Amino acid sequence: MPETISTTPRTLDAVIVGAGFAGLYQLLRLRRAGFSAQVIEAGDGVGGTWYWNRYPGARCDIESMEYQYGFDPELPLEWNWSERYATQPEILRYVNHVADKFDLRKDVTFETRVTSANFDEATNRWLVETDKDDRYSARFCIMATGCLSSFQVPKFPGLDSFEGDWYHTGAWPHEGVDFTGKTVGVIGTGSSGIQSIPQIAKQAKHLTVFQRTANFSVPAHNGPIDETYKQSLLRDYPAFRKVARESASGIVRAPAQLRALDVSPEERDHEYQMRWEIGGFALGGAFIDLGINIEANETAAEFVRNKIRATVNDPTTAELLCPKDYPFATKRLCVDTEYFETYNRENVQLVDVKNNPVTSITPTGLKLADGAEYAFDVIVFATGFDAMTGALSKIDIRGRNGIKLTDKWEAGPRTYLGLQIAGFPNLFTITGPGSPSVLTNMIVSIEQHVDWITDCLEYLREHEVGTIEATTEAEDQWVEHVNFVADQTLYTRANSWYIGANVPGKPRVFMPYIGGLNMYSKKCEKVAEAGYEGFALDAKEPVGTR
Ligand code: N01
Repeated sequence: MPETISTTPRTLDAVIVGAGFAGLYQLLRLRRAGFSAQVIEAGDGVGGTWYWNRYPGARCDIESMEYQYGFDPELPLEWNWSERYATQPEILRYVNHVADKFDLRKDVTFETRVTSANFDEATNRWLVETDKDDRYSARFCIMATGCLSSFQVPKFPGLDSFEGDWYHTGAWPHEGVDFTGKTVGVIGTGSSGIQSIPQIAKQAKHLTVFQRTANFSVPAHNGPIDETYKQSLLRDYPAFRKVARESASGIVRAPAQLRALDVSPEERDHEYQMRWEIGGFALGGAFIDLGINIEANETAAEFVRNKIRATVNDPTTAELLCPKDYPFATKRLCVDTEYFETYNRENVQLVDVKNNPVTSITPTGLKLADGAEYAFDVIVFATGFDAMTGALSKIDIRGRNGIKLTDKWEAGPRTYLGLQIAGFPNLFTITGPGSPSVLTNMIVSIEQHVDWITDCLEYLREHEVGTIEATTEAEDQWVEHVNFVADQTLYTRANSWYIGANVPGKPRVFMPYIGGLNMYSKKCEKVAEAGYEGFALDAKEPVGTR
């Protein structure tokens, strides 16, 4: 007789996938609202992106006082950030502190990956299965899988033959890597490369950086947090956070008022210089037309290029490091500490692989298209992520009529508000494609989504509604709007991960919503106030009759 395995699934109100900032806060909110929920997490600890990205130099590009939870008035008072831009270990300690404080780990299953989630129309429940053969039957399935969690190692032939060690920045060994005396190659010059290259260069005997696209990067000017500023926020952190939530980016800053082309070149440069000295993303917000007018944008681009030329001693290297292929800040602006200065070191070499790509990994190193070979003890892939959709595509998600999410999204992700997908009732995506997410302070956007989802689930319970599902009509209109807004900007001109350009074969669709968190949140609120306009709400009984 064939062996049949029929473990009865554990019955829950909700399964939450991922124990990063989103999954943990979602767990807390559901628990407080009286729903039963379990988080499933692949890692052996909490923290999501901050659990995996342990490469040297990893730190947040949003200031510590802003990049923390805002839902609990005590948390900002009891956590004393040590630097303006927190390091990965400090953020990981912080998220562990939050997990301890609210006793969250007891409802997290670690070292377990969700492999499939299937909607059963007969029962209106999600059957969620894992690689440990656990099974859950849940009314709601909430994907807190992160926007940058599916790391990408390019499919270079020969990687298996490499006799040295290789690492990806997004899955760094917990014990760290000692580069002392090693000959190292780094492929990739996005945020992860730009943060790790200066640190690796300090240790390695020799470092070769392979650059396909030069990136705009601004100094962090990291250091201690100004005590007066800190105390002024802590006097009423919830009020500060409210301002963040009502802003376009989830970051509190005075919005620019002027257009770059309406002021004299001297005034413009003065503004840029002032913001360069502040450091971080301040430069990106200098003028209101930088994201929409190419001539205005070019003034900022040239300002940064001149900074690079003034920093890097060798003019050929400096010119190679100057981004010229895309408008300023239309790829995620990098925030660095002595990135460009690193190229003045004797032990660092920059290799342009734009027109002479890496073609294979060899037993001793790598080979370029022109036949040039490089030997390394260690290769570091700082080659990024299958952003926004990658983590969801790895799970076999099937909605009504067995439709697969990957089939539905074959031509690019389609969602209503980045929260729900037509055909996938009771499935939610926290900071999903079609929401502001990666264009904002992620924690502010996460809290906005978690609060909305929790309120929604409470509404369904109160009104005895069995399922909520984005209508195809609302989804189509939202997708059209997301594309329309993106097309008004210069962002679509860059081959960025926002648009899926870094993953060979991925459809070219601008995935996040660029209309601003403030506009977006208002829309979400209005939709809820109107009884979840654009969503189909089905009464609980009778189930299984559709
Ligand atoms: O990844 P990326 P990342 N041959 O995709 C190159 C967040 N983050 O991990 O630009 C050669 O930006 C690729 O080249 P190109 C942040 O939002 C935040 O650095 O595609 N090169 C690019 O240079 C960030 O934007 C922090 O031409 C290849 C690089 O690899 C996002 O994560 C810190 C290649 C990948 O850059 C992703 O950053 C770190 C190939 N075959 C990350 N394939 C914070 O500070 C790819 N590349 C919070």
